[in-house]
Amino acid sequence: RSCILIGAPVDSGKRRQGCVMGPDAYRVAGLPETLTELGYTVEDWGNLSPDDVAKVDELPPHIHAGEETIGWTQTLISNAETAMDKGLPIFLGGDHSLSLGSVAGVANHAAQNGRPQFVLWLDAHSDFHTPQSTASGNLHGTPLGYVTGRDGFFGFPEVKNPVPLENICLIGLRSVDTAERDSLQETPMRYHDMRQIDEHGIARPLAAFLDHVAQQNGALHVSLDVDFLDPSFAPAVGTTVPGGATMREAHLVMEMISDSGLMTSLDLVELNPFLDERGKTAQVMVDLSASALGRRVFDRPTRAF
Ligand code: DIR
Ligand code: MN
Ligand code: MN
Ligand code: MN
Repeated sequence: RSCILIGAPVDSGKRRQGCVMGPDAYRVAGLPETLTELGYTVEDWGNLSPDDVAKVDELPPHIHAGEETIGWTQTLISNAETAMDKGLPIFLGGDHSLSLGSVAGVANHAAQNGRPQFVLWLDAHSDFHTPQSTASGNLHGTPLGYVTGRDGFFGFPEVKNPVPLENICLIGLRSVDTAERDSLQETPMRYHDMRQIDEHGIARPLAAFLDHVAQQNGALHVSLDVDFLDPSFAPAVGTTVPGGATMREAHLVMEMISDSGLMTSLDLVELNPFLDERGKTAQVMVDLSASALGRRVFDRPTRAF
C-alpha cells in the first residue's frame, strides 16, 4: 500500500491567486505523516511545473491563462499515468483545472488495464463547462467537460479515453451556471444537489454509486473540491458557497469510500492557504483524506457489495 503525493500548484484556472501554496500547506498540515501512521508507504514527488506551451490561437479571448493550463494538463496526464503503476496518487492542488490532467491520465491507465474509470466529484459546482460555454473564462470550471470528451477544447491534449457520462457522480451541487445546468440535465450523469442531500441524506446516493462501481470492477477517482464543504469550517477557497456539506457529512462520505476499498486516485483541490485561518482548512482536508484512507474510530466490517 503506497501513496504518491504529487504537488500540482496550479493557479491558472481562475483569476484569484493563492492555490499555488496549496501543496505545501498540505505538507505543513501533516499529510505525509498522517498517511505513514495509517500504514502507507509515502512517496512525495515534490511540486510539478507545467510544460511550456506556445500561444494557442483557437482559445476564445475570454479564457484566462489557457496556455498555462494546457501545459499543466500535459504534465499531469503523464505523471498520473506513471503514478498509477506505483500506488495511489494524491494530487495536491492547486485549483480544479488540475483535474483536466489528473482524470484524463488515470483514465488512460484504467483503459490500458481493461478497467472502466469512474469519477466521484465532490463540489459545490458542476465544472462541466467547455471553453466556449464558460462565462467567467476560468478553466477550473471545465474539467468534467474535458474528461468526458466535450467538444471545444482546441489546443488541449486529445482525450484518449473519455470517461463515460454514466460513470460520473456529482455530490454537493449548489452553484450551477445556466449553460451547465442545461447540458447537465441532458446527460446520464448522477448529480445530487444539496436539496436532495437535505431530504434523503448523503449516504444513499453515494452507496448506490459505490455499489455500481464495485459491480463493474471500476477504478474510482475522487475529486474533492474544498467548496464541497460548508465555508463555516472550510473557509480557504476563492469560491465559497454557503450551505455546503457539514463536517460529519464529509467524513461519512470519506469513510464510506474507505470501506468500499474502491478509490484508486484522489484530487485535493481549490485550497487557497492565503484565505485560511491558521491552517484550519488545510487540516480539515488532511483529516478527510485520512478518513478516505482508513482512519476510523472503531473497526467496522467491510461493506458487502
Ligand atoms: C464557475 C466556478 N462555475 C465558473 N466554478 C468553480 O467560473 O465556471 N468550480 N468554482 O469549482
Ligand atoms: Mn500501467
Ligand atoms: Mn470545482
Ligand atoms: Mn467548486
